[in-house]
Amino acid sequence: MKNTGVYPTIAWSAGAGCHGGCGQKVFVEQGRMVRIEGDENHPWNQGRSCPRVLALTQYMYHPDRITQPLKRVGERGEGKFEPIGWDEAFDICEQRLNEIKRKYGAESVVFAQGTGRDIGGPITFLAYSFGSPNWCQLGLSGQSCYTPRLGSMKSVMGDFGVVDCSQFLERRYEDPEWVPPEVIIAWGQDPPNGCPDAFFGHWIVDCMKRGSKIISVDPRNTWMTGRAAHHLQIRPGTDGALALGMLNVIINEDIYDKAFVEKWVHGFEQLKARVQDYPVDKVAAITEVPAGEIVAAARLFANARQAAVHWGVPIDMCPDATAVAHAIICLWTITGNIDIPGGQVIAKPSHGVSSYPYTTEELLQLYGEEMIGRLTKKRIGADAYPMVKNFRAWAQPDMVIDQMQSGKPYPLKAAWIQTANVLGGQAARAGFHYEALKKLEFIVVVDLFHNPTTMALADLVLPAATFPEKNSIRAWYAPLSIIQKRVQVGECKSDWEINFELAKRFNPEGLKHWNTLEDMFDERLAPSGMTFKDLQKEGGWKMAGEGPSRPYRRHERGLLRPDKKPGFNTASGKVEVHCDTFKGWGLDPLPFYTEPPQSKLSTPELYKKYPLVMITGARSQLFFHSEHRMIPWLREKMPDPYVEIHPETAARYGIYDGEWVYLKNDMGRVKRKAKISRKVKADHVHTMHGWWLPEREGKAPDLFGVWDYQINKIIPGPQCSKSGFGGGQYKTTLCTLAKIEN
Ligand SMILES: Nc1nc2c(c(=O)[nH]1)N[C@H]1C(S)=C(S)[C@@H](COP(=O)(O)OP(=O)(O)OC[C@H]3O[C@@H](n4cnc5c(=O)[nH]c(N)nc54)[C@H](O)[C@@H]3O)O[C@H]1N2
Ligand SMILES: Nc1nc2c(c(=O)[nH]1)N[C@H]1C(S)=C(S)[C@@H](COP(=O)(O)OP(=O)(O)OC[C@H]3O[C@@H](n4cnc5c(=O)[nH]c(N)nc54)[C@H](O)[C@@H]3O)O[C@H]1N2
Ligand SMILES: [Mo]
Repeated sequence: MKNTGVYPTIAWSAGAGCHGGCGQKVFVEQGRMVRIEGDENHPWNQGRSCPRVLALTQYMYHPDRITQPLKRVGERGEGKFEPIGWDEAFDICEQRLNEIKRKYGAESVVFAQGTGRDIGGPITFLAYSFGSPNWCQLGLSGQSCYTPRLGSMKSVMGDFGVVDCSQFLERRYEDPEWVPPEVIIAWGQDPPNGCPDAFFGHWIVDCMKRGSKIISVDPRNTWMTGRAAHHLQIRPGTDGALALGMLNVIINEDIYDKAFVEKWVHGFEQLKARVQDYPVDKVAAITEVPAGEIVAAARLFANARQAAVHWGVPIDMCPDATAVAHAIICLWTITGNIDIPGGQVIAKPSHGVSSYPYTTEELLQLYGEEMIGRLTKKRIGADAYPMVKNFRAWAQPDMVIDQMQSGKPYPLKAAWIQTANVLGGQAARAGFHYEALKKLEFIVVVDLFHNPTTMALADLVLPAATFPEKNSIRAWYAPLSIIQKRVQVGECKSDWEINFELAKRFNPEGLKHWNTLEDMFDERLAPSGMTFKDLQKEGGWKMAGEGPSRPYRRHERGLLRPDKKPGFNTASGKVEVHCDTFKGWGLDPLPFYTEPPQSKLSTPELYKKYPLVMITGARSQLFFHSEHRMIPWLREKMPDPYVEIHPETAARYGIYDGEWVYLKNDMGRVKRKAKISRKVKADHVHTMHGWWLPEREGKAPDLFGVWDYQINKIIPGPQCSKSGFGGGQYKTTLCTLAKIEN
């Protein structure tokens, strides 16, 4: 590590927070990062950066940053912590967790992560070395973030699909193989604001500049909807009906791709029969999208030479989200858009490397059938939900928290929380999570700042590193990249370092063949034929050459299946629009629609009392979930948590712009600043999630004002999907507005 210079790395994990892999240039002077800029030579972002990255010096060197391990010395919630050394911190973890394991079994320790970042690799490594199968995004009701969509794609088409913005080609938009999608449906996704799931939002804007037309499915008015050929202003949570209605139009008007369907689709006739239940007028009534708009959008999409869907997390937050995703997969399938240039390109981890094991399949490869099979027997939710058991080796989070509260069928005693602010942003029914977590005997939180979760619950806080302070690997999806350590802040360690060191204490025999973390990276990178050092020499990233990681038409070329035969990686070798895998799991093999659990149709009485649909959490470039509220350059752009209220609604409630109000329902009330705005319809409000105020008192009961501002206090939990995945009610909870009387 040189002391001064300009170095390339990628922005993934703490600092930016997001799911992206943007190339960055880190400017270091005398061992300190002084500036950061987007790397113009990196194909991902081509020189661009978001505000969070540009403000990174303020994040890394913030006076409140935790730079040493901290041990709680007062009562939980008293806010009294004392710095300790790493050896002592690891000793405490080893001793306490092993003691709990001896008494109650390893499964009584829950390993809880947040989203994205580079956490999937290290946290599974630690959980499986310790011997617990109970790994999850605790509090993310229904695992409602990408997992439902991933599960459906894997089941229906055998692989994952994303809109082709040339991201798998080194020369990007200049590559002669690529053409822009004629049409992109931005479905519950606001590309300029979030870079979700290994996707750089501005790629969509790049495609628009090259001619792509947009169909936007969004209940709100946004920058994107204002530029769309069709804005389908949907009632929140009804996306499944819309997709089925569009399928009805495309099938009944005979504008699907017959050649593709005949050769590559399994179960088309059954799908055709099913969509007859969703005629356009009925769908228009459910979704509140005019019938003419549904028909026009369906025709535009189906008649395009190449088209794709760019979808977002609201799909996962629909009831029966896996069925909603299934319906949308059918749209891109029957129009013949899979793995063609400018279509729905298949996304595989780069070079076959698994840095973040998503699927049970990848976990089996990494840890072996014996171990995964044995541990799955104890995994919470695996018995209740075959899809939870077989698709993704996560415990079912709603069941985990219920079990923490009830102690049944076995007690939970400890939690290892890493990259998650459970109380401050992640968990629905946040108050219930607080009560259940308080019952645990031992809680470790690995984070960079104090937040409501560390303050309320942590017995130990371990200080994590930002991306310029760490080495790591990334294969999600392309290119294969490494994060390269450039500076050190305090005694912070990367999540990989922390977990590697602790895992070795739990399983010294099993892990002795890796002396250093780099040995392990090299083993994970082995399928690429490169080592960490090789990738350093390459400049930090490498795009896959010919082979399964590179598009197009891989189903025709035998590049998708383990047996190397042409076809898709499903039992039938075809895209299963009638999905036998779902059937085998006791689920409906065809897509269907379920009304949100709270709505004017499903709960008319509740709707009278709470007549506003509360959409939450539309992303802002300024913050990543509950993070960044202490960063001056970012906070000054959005100092207060606000709620968007339509002018007619504001008039009805007698609310003026800038007034502080309550959002309220039977679960409680939360403060917001009114922002009168035509971004929302009159019967919707929208507010961001993840608000707590770092400038307020940290110790309980205040906990940085979390119970005044955290919207998830009034969002109910238990998900409502038959698959066990999806249905978090983050976008569909009913509420009302109330004035704050002094
Ligand atoms: N109301 C509402 N709630 C929502 C949503 C919504 O739309 N509406 N969205 C949900 C979704 S989709 C998700 S994915 C969850 C996200 O939930 P989380 O992933 O829990 O999100 P954060 O609030 O960003 O909390 C992450 C914590 O990890 C820390 N951190 C950041 N980077 C690192 C790192 O590299 N290492 C370590 N050790 N710590 C790090 C941060 O300081 C922060 O305290 O929130 C959910 N909550
Ligand atoms: N800057 C920044 N980027 C982020 C994040 C962040 O916190 N900050 N979070 C990351 C994470 S974990 C995720 S999951 C993604 C999420 O990012 P997205 O997938 O884009 O999800 P949202 O921003 O919640 O919502 C996108 C759009 O969907 C609309 N919407 C709301 N409800 C519905 C509905 O029921 N149906 C439809 N069709 N549309 C609806 C909203 O109005 C919004 O404009 O962003 C990731 N990127
Ligand atoms: Mo997410």
